[in-house]
Amino acid sequence: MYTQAMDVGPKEERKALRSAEEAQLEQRFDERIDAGGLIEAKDWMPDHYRKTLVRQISQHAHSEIVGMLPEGNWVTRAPTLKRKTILLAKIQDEAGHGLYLYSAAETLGVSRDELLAALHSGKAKYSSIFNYPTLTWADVGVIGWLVDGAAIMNQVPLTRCSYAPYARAMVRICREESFHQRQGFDALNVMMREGTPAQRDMVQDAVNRWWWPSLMMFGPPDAESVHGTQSTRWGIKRISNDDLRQKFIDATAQQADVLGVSLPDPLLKWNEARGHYDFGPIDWAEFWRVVGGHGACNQERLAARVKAWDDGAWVREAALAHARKQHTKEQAA
Ligand code: BYC
Repeated sequence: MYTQAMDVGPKEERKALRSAEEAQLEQRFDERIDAGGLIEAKDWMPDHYRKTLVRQISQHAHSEIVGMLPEGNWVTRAPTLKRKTILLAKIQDEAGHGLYLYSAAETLGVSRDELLAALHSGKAKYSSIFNYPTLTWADVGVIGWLVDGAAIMNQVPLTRCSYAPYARAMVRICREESFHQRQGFDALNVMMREGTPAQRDMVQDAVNRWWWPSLMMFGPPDAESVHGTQSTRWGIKRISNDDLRQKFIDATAQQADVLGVSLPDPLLKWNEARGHYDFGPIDWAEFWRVVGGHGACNQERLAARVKAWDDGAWVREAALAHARKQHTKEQAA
């Protein structure tokens, strides 16, 4: 605590004492991180660490709930009751992931209303991937296989994030994501093995459209990652953007062979010396265009979220009125 030093001496002296104390706290914080320790909500943390976490966790939460929209587009048109049930369950899981993540962000002292206001005003980011349209049923399978596959690759290391409430939320999320990835692969496998030539073409077309955007999910190249170095230093990020992207490509190239689809990259080739697949250049101009709000569906996605928020106003009001009534009753009892 800042103790009596806060009450005495001129302003400069108090400031100096406070920064000396903060430097000490920061040193202890760094030592704890270096020793692989976890930070809990009530622990002291540097302001920048807190802000970085609020930014990343809230963007992650927004991605989960905006991510419900492209798939929601296919609920009424799923080809069988079994696929419809699976899709509904998956979309419901994404809502749950959003809720765990908003709760984790709230432990850092921000309110859910503030976070959602930032999403609705277009100030907060969400994953670039959800600004692409879902044109056919095969897109739903490809989202499971590639998009959830990329999400798992990125999110498993987050279960070891230094901020414990985020790490705990990620454990549960990753378990569910692995089902999501497998249902997508299974849906595509059925189409490739038992489908008509037109259905197989539909799968290949969806893979062609989603491959490059999936690689962009890992974020810009390490050399351009603004937050990468500091977040790694703090144990928020455990593996860099480029390393995760490479791991994803290595795993997915082999799965594509099993499925019998080709990946739309003529330069994709196993490199024995590196022990990894080489791959072609990513169109980063497209990535920044989409992140900057100019993807095919940015406006539609945001408008859908704002409408859901506005339409739900009466539910929030009713829940608050009910809580107030309960509180008054309890006080009177
Ligand atoms: N899209 O310095 P960098 C899911 C931004 S949910 C948009 O490398 P960082 C799923 C970045 O925010 C998937 N923006 O950043 C859900 C930063 O801008 P700001 C979501 C991106 O944070 C439902 C700037 O670019 N997953 O999969 O060190 C159904 C510079 O980047 C993107 C998560 O959110 C992008 N793809 O690393 C199915 C995981 N990439 O903030 C599936 C948690 C970068 O300075 N997040 N930017 O304005 C992370 O792991 C990290 O935040 C990232 C970026 C690897 C994404």
